[in-house]
Amino acid sequence: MTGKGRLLIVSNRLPLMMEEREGNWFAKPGAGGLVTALAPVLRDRGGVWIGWPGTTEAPSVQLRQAIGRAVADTGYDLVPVFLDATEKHFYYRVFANEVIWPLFHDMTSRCRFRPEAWDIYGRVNARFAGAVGEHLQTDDFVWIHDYHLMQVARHLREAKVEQRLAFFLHIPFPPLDIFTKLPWRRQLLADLLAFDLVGFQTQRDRRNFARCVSVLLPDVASVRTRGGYSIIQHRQDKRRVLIGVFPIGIDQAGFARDAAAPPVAERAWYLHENYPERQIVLGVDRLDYTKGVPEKLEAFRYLLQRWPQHNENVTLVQVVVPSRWEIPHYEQLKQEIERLVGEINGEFSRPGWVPVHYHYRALARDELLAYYRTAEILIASPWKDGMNLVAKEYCACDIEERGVLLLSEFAGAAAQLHRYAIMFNPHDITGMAEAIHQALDMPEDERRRRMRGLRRNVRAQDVFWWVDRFLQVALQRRLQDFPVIDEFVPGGSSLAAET
Ligand code: ADQ
Repeated sequence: MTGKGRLLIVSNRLPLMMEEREGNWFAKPGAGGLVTALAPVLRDRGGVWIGWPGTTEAPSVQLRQAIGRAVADTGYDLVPVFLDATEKHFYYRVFANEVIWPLFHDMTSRCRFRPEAWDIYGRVNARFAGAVGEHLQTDDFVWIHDYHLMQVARHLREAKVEQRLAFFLHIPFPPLDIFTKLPWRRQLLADLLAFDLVGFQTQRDRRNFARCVSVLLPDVASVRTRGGYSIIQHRQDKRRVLIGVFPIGIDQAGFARDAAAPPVAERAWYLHENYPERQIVLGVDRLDYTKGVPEKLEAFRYLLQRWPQHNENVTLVQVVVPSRWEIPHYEQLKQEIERLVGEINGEFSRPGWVPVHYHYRALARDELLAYYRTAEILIASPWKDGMNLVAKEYCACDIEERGVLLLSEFAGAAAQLHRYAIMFNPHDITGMAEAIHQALDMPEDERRRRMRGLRRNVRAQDVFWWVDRFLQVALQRRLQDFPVIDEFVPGGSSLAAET
């Protein structure tokens, strides 16, 4: 890794949640893949993580002291950005989760384009930028994450900050005809062009972004493409922005190690004891209308009707992790899922066999890993997904290499995993049912061959590879010298080319 400066990570949430119990504040550490991958880099180079601490309580002395104590455990600095309840509502719930989230997942009918949400999003982004500015040193490199914070670089540039600023979008970037529906489309694109490097999960996202810039901002910037990168050049000051693709991975070794450990092995064995002679088809999804859970249930119902030989020989275990339940669309989705589960179980259950086992809760890590390890099939059916880490986690945990991954063509992970997964269109109920049927009947040697291929990929392109690659591109390349040859050509023809 190059560059001597510290790393400043900025994300909506700090890698911990502050909780109040009986008047005292406690830090609950975050455990996602991002934290696992970035923590060693932050400790090694020295660094700061800036984010919201997960509470809308006013920042009391006790709260600040509790965050201070948590810093001692992390080994790098934590800088909280406090939000009050109104700010959290408009910036996080409305603008991030009811404007950008549905729009960027091509679901415009679910967008609430509220002007006050745009204003407060701007105000909160300015506050994050203020926190960065306050802690920034000359040689620092700033890496900002995700759709909550797309304006931070613009605010920093206005404050004359010249350090290198990079951004990674964890969710998809929509095509031009969808993005243009955003009332603040030009402003938001221009905001993103204040970064030096903008990273996306797939080539499809990069191309969408480049096309939006070339069509919506022709007076501001020119767009070229080369070797999988786009180079966008500001017309006025000739500054260049590099647009690249960095598919996020998981801590593969950590998942494989924990899946092999005795507590998970034992749990997995007991789980399957409850399903003797039966294959488990597993679904693990956050409660979200982008994940395609109702269609997965419809496909499972069709499978049982169309191929009755599977009745009593297969169980769908569907885990739904509660999320954003305060938004009405999510509550409606929950009801729809529960109605479908009830209908399928009502129609097909027999003594000793319930076709769908439904869990609506966050599983403990050991329990989740035991399901990953023991299920014969995992089905991830998003209508659209930045990546879909669940698919990769399943492969990492299948240490016996006998599972089959069924994957939506519209998950970002499809670009890396399509060769060895069974791919399907999540809008095609019968096609999805056929894919499950094919997986249920797949011979063991083919399962093994495919799972080996999947695990090779998940191992080679893990989250540490992702961090290294992003930092290498961000820190090593001299953006001004980045060679530009080809003119930007929008679109591509085949599905594989698109992803
Ligand atoms: P998500 O939309 O949250 O992430 P995903 O990538 O599948 O979707 O990650 C879900 C995470 O939640 C996984 O790491 C999983 O282990 C965890 N999880 C799932 N079920 C759980 C359960 N029952 N109990 C506990 N934990 C559970 C967003 C984008 C994705 C992108 C990621 C990372 O929407 O497209 O892949 O960020 O960039």
